[in-house]
Amino acid sequence: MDVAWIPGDADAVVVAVVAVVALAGAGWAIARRSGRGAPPPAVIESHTIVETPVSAAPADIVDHPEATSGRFSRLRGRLGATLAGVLHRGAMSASDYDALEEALLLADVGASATDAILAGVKSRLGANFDLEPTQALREALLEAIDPAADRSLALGQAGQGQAKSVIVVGVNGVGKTTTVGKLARVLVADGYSVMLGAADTFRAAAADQLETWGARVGVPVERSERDGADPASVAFAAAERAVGDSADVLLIDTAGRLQNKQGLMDELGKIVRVVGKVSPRAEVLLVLDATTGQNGLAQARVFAEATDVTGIVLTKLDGSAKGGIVVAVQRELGVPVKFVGLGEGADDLAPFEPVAFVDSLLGTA
Ligand SMILES: Nc1nc2c(ncn2[C@@H]2O[C@H](COP(=O)(O)OP(=O)(O)O)[C@@H](O)[C@H]2O)c(=O)[nH]1
Ligand SMILES: [Mg+2]
Repeated sequence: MDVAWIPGDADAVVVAVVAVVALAGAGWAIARRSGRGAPPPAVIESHTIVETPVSAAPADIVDHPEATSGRFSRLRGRLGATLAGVLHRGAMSASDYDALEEALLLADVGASATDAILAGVKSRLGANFDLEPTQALREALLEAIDPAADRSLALGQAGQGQAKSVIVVGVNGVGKTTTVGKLARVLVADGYSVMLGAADTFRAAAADQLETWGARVGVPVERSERDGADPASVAFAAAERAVGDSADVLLIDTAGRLQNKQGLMDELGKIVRVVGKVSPRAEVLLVLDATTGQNGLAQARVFAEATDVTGIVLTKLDGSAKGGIVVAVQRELGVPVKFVGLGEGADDLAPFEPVAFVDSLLGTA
């Protein structure tokens, strides 16, 4: 997979620099009005936290994100490879049910959800002889996906300045940092004042990657310059700054690796705890890579034990024909998929839409 976002970021930085020079006065006026000067560096536990001044242009000057509604439809025709065409019109034979079961398992729906969906299809067809099997499957899939679940982020209204935290967790490489950047962009477009916290302190490059997103979106980033700085300290400093600056939302990016699993989970627990001391927690979003199948489910279990996950972001659905993982992972964790990643670009994050999802699974959209 190529890294298509790198030239994009370079462009965005150039645009941001030009915009800052051209609109420096206006930019600072806006920053001051929202109470965001550049405060002096804060020192936490002996390492300096570098405050990124709010020097980027307001996001509406940097560039314009695409509307989020309708993004999901880009999956059209991508996920139906395994389910489309399994069913035919008229009565279902035993071998039709076998074929459906196999197709659901192949689509990564998982064994228990497959059983529930098959039972749902049978009971619907038993109760209504006029119902077409595809329609029965559509209804059973929708039921399994739970369209009534609340998939919004618990951020309240923009402009309240409550510094609500969204902590983004997941293993290395699943797309956490990219998701934070894409999400910041959507929130800024919706009028939220956003701050980012770079609590992946393993390599300076991780904070650099987040900072590039911050510049692109026009939001400040709290980071440490030092590799291996204490992630919870950076997260805490970010929360204090978000509260001090009356930001609406603080998005915290975390590391997905440590020497061992227990160490990582302890670290995440600590980040969630210390941030919660100053900033009301809105969400803990678990990012999972859709292409990793059952392995992703195993990860989900481990993270759910360590933190109170409130939502799932399923990335790289663009690279997977197996959308059924959405059903499996929701069932595993008991929390809804709230967003899906559809590519590496800045606008490739879509709110999850159950009906559109089922239609793309069935190849009917
Ligand atoms: N195709 C695709 N690539 C993605 C998506 N989300 C992230 N990526 C890529 O996955 C790679 C790892 O992403 P990154 O955000 O650095 O992962 P992190 O280690 O969890 O922070 C990068 O090359 C991203 O561009 C997605 O939805 N689709
Ligand atoms: Mg990262």
